[in-house]
Amino acid sequence: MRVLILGGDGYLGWPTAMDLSARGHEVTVADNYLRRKMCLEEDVAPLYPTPTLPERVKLWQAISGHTIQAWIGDLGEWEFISTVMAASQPECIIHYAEQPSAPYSMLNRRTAMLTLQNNLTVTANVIFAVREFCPQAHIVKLGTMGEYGTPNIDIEEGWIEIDHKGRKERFLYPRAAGSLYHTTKIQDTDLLWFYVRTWKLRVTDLMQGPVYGVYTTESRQDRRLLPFFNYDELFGTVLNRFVVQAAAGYPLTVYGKGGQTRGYLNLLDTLQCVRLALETPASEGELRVMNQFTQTFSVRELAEHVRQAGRKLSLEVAVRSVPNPRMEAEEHYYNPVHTAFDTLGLKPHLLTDEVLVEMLTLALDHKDEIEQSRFMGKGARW
Ligand code: USQ
Repeated sequence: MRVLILGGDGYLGWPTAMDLSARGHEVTVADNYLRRKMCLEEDVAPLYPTPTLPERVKLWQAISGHTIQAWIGDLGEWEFISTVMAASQPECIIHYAEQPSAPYSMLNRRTAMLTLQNNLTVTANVIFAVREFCPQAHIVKLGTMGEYGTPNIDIEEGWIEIDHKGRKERFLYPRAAGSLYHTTKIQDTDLLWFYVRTWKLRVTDLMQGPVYGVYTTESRQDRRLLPFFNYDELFGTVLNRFVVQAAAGYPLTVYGKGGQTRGYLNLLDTLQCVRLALETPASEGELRVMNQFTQTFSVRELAEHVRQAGRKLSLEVAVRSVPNPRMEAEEHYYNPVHTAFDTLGLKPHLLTDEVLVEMLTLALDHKDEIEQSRFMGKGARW
């Protein structure tokens, strides 16, 4: 299949590009290095440096013999996205090209506006470009489980049927985001749903939970192919942060009571889910919503897993509750449905000591480069 990956330089974008390329798909990637620029501006470098996109593409070709086309530019600019779309004629578009951090979106007015403008403009441009250049293409859009928030009832898979005064209707499941970033994902869904109804687009909206992990089959062949690995307060997701904190001998930063529960998944399963979505496209005029995670954990449980895995490497891992910088429920009901990917044949990679030990080993290899000041103190609170 001809696949266009938007945000192909990112934590998920680059591993997805290699995964699909290794399976014989014709892959094009586009990225404007937004993540790299934000990290530079906020002085939150990842655990190790990563080569530029053209360098990675060259390296991947030398190792695998597969070619990936790379475009560097801003997908928020119509001229750029229309050129890429016209040249690559994708059958499937995987849309990761967003500012992905909740804390970054809440840092100040500038970062809030960047998040709003980037995320909504790129999504709208994707819709218009698909309509103009490849109306039959399947859009696989990365959304987030955070669109649902933490309601006191079970979370369904995208849709809910409401029985009201004797009549029934199917609606998007109610959404209640906990940050501006998550709000932009809700707005994306609304935009997509509007144009699915209006222009009969084919869309899969992936409600993904926080991702952990670093190695994939392809990056095991050469560490220079590894994705970014942020451990800072802005761009690091919780389990990746805990692993690096454990390696640095820094007490794990459990926010507040630590009862915050989310649906997590291994990076390997992000790749698997995206592949499954791509191989069984949504129909014309369908907004297919799939909840993308494999296991739920509270933050306290994650900390305990890391402490336990640390023992295998003789690490004494301390856990500390720090005042929660976020406005969120610290103890709550959480029971989201996630059967759509099981039906498509997902084989989950569950969180084990072995997975954590491998991540801890990588972090220990970079122990001297870990900047402890990056764990907290960027001032993102709300
Ligand atoms: N947390 C801690 N300690 C930390 C960091 C985080 O207790 O040091 C807590 C947070 O307060 C939160 C939970 O861990 O309750 C998850 O935080 P996170 O930073 O791993 O995830 P989040 O901000 O929700 O965002 C991440 C990704 C985002 C994705 C989202 C999926 O950055 O792109 O959309 O996970 S979800 O959480 O399901 O909305």
